[in-house]
Amino acid sequence: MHIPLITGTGVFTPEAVITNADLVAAFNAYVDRFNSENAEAIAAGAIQPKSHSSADFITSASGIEQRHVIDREGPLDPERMTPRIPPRHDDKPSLMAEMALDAAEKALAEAGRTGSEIDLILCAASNHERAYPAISVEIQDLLGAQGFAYDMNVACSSATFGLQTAADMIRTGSVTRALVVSPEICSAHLEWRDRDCHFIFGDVATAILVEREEGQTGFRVRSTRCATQFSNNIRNNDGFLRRAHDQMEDRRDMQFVQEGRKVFKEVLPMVSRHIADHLEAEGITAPDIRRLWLHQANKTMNDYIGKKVLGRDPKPGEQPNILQDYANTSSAGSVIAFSKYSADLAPGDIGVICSFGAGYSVGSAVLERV
Ligand code: CO8
Repeated sequence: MHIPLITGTGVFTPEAVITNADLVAAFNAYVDRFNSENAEAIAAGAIQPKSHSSADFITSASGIEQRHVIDREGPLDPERMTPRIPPRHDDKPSLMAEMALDAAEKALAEAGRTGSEIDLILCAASNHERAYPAISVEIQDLLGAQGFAYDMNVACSSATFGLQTAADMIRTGSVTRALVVSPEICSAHLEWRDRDCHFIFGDVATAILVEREEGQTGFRVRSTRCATQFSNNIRNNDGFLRRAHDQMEDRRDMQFVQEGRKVFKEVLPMVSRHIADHLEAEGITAPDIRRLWLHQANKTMNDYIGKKVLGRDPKPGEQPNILQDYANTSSAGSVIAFSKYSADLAPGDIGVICSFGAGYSVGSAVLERV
């Protein structure tokens, strides 16, 4: 058996930014237009008027201050309210592959590796821009990697479930070096016209390079733990059966839909218990933990989980959040936090990555700096 070690990470951050103020201005212009165009139906009680959004609400309810996006103009155009991402010819790299490649090259550079040394690529993300061929196989080709590649999707836990898969394959010897890439174009499956969720998501791509420890330095993957429990509270009904369903229109449930409050209440105890059980199985107690890299959906959620796991309020820096800058980037969130806030850990220091989201799904990894 080999010991899996994270030797590099990379983050691709789109240049374009939408602040809460930008977002709310565009949304409110859309609402005013909608209410005025539907004034008669609203007066007759046939349609509910839409309410304005508020930047203060967004910051206090979520902790999010801005988000990076692939396209800024589309979501901010009150007549469009969705990104404009032109289709690409089949001969050109797909957008997800291009984003993942940028993150992967950063992870490889950090580890001093080249693409040809990789023999497993997992494209682990909340959605894939086409059904096949797998995006991961395209990335394998673009990187000049060996071995094999496949796509997987466990929504917000895709990256941690991918990390478990890669670490287990390294352990058993079926691969030598694996890249887990998570290109998340959340802006394209967000309903920007729904004030309950229009502020939640951003776009990004992350990459984690896992290889055999063999005397190298990095983050040893001591153990991983994944759990799922079915719930309809975060759902997207779009899919390849849409045409067969004789349903061509863009219904609300063709985009991200959630019962945010229920998610909050149900996922918090599930995650706290999951981490506590994982730590107990590892023989780790709260004082042993130097850092928590949590899923980046909501600041209040993270404050609660941090307190539960550590048994006290986390000290500054112990549980870094990046959601104020990136918003929720689905599976990439905890990896961004890890990538940006792990270099200062000393040999022997222990940290925990934990993701949670649709499914429900929870994935954790106990890491030790070596
Ligand atoms: N501006 C002003 N007021 C608002 C707004 C707004 N934008 N939105 C809602 N309100 C109002 C509501 O109408 C409500 O009013 P009232 O009390 O009169 O009914 C009031 O504010 C409070 O609303 P909520 O109860 O909804 O507000 P919360 O405090 O619950 O905050 C959150 C909403 C932030 C969404 C919160 O519930 C939350 O963070 N929940 C958990 C979310 C979560 O973690 N989800 C994980 C999903 S991500 C995932 O798994 C990956 C999916 C795949 C990726 C998808 C990519 C698109």
